[in-house]
Amino acid sequence: MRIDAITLFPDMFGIVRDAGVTGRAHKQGIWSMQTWNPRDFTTDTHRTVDDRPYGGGPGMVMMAEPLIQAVCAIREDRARQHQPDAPVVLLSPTGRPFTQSVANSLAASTAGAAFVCGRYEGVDQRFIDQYVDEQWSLGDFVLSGGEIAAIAMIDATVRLMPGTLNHGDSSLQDSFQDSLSGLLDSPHFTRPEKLDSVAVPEVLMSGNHAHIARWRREQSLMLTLEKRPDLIEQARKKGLLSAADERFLTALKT
Ligand code: 9D3
Repeated sequence: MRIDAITLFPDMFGIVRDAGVTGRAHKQGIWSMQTWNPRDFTTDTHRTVDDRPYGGGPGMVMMAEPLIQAVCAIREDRARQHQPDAPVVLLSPTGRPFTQSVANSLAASTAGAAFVCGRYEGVDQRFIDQYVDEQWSLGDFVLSGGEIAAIAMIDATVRLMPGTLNHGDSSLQDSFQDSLSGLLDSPHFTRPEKLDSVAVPEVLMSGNHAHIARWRREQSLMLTLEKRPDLIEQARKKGLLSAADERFLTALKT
């Protein structure tokens, strides 16, 4: 899969390209990344990419023309390499919330995406209307630009691509189960068996895999009810809670 990013700060993408699971997948050729700096598509001596907003107000607005030239350069480059055209995705605080299911769709797409990272107060609306296919948000908080959001979305997407995680069947099963249950994960423990006189829960040392599975499920239900009751409701609506789950939840509330 090919990912393009239009950004005034191309160095920021080195992290997702080079580090950890996504870095290894990049090295293996599972995905590729190309950055495009709007400044390289300016024609004036000052290489201007922003200007004051018509109508007044604080801050600056990203100019349409350098962004348009960058999108055209991406299209030409993809065509030259016989690669499919990809949707242009603007990272925006007013965009559609990015979720695991959006990550799943992008990971399953062959074309990838061209991310447009805004800076300043925003982007000229005429660029958005004529060139942007989708707008995605990372959540209800204010970032100083779209780069961190794009990097998070690339990370969430690439780790889902076949061949990226090298733990064999177990990782597939885990992520399959995660998305299947829609609940928060249960707690994890590793060596030592006793840490400052705190022992690992006995059930995990029992070797009884049915007991362990039931304990983990109940921990998930408990944690989710406490921290994210909205996810319990979602899971229930999707029919992901068993009769045993419902009985456990009812017992918890009494
Ligand atoms: C004062 C008006 N601001 C709204 C709170 C405008 C504004 C524009 C651009 C505020 C932040 C930004 C930069 N943010 C992003 O480009 C961004 C973002 C975010 O801020 N939060 C969550 N997801 C995203 S995706 C892109």
